[in-house]
This record gives sequence, structure tokens and C-alpha cells, in this order.
Amino acid sequence: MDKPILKNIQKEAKKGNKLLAILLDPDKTLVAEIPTIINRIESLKTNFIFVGGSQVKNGVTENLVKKIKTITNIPVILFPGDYTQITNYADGILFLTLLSGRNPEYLIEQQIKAVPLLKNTSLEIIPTGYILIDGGTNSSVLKVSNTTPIDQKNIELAVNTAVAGEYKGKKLIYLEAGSGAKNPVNLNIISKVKQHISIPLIVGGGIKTKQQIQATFANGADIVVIGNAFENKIL
Ligand code: 1GP
Repeated sequence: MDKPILKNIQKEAKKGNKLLAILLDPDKTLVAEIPTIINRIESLKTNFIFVGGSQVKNGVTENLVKKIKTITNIPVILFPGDYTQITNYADGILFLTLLSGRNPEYLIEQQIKAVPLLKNTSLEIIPTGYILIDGGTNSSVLKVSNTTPIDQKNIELAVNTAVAGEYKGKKLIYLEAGSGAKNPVNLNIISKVKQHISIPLIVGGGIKTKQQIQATFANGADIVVIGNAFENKIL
């Protein structure tokens, strides 16, 4: 199967071009507001729309994605908290493995549960190593996954986890401080991880300002994800 999303990310990352993803949480986004939201997303020159939340009711993600797809050509990529959020209306899915955690549910169980839904789908499946870094708040991913995040000071563990992800065949690494994190991923962690991997790097969680976005890019992120700051109209 053709993989246009991943190929595009790899191509842009190789050229050093930076990409912006806006994250919409289906539980907090009203379908009726989508036209206005898409307007704002397009005016920010957004490259991807990520859709997902830690706990979303059945069918809500699909309705939202369906509506988004009627309005914009920006690729919609599922960033699901669990397998029930999978919908064929999106363009792709970050097939996440929570590499920083030791909970089998998020290392392999959810992935197995996703297979019947993904088998006959046209979604582009993008194997992604997901690494939770301590953002200083009890984020929902932390609560739901019941795992310990990597300490911001433990750069070596963060780097080795990311490199292990690449060795395991992941196509992207996602450094996550948690939605609404007090402390975004430390710039030092981002640059060290970037130095040691050769696959594109996504960074998100607690990034609120244009300056923070620039610094995150400058230190090696290929894709920055913004959720709360967009939702709260700070950006
Ligand atoms: C969370 O990385 C994303 O999964 C975005 O976080 O909502 O804090 O921007 P924010």
C-alpha cells in the first residue's frame, strides 16, 4: 500500500522543513464548530490534523472526522487513546506503542484489539514509538496508561528508549509531555534524541507560544503538536 503521509514527513524532515499538527480532542470539539475551527487551522498553515483523546465515547471520533473531511484537504491522522477511536474516514493512524511504559495493555494488547478494525481499512498505518516524559502534571495519558513517565533529567533513558524504538522498526518517535503539561519536553532531551535517531521526531505537550514552537523546532523536532493552546485560542 502506498504511504503518502509517512513519505511526505520523511521527505520534509530530510529537507529540514518543519511541520505543524493541530490536535483536536473529539470529546471537547463540537461538530457544529468545525467550519470555524478549520478556518483557524488553515490560517495557521497547519500540515496535519491529529484527532484523538484519552477517553472518547464510541462514534464521536468518526462523526468529527467525517465532518472535517468534508471541509478541508489537510490530512487527518488518528492519534487514538484506544482502539475504539479507529475510523476509516481518516487518512492515517499513528499506530502507537507506549515505549516508556511497562503496561502490556499499551505495549501490545491495544494493538491486537485494533487489528480487526484496521485489517480491511484504507488508513495509512504509521508505526510510532510513543515516549512519555514527565510534564509536571498528572496528565490523562499518564492516568489512563497507568505508567511512569521518564524524568526530564534522565536524558540517557529518553535517548535509549527512542533509539530502541527505531531499532524495533518504528517509523516515527513521539516525545510527549502530556496534554496541558506544565513543563513541555526539555529542549535538551529533544536535541539529544534527535542526534541519536534517524527517523522523524514529533514533540508535543504543554507547548503554548510561537517562541516555544520555534525553540522546539530549532532543537530538532520535525513535527510539533499543539492541542490546548489552539483549543484555548492562545494560538
Ligand atoms: C497531547 O501532545 C499533545 O497529546 C498536545 O498537548 O494539548 O498540551 O498542546 P497540548
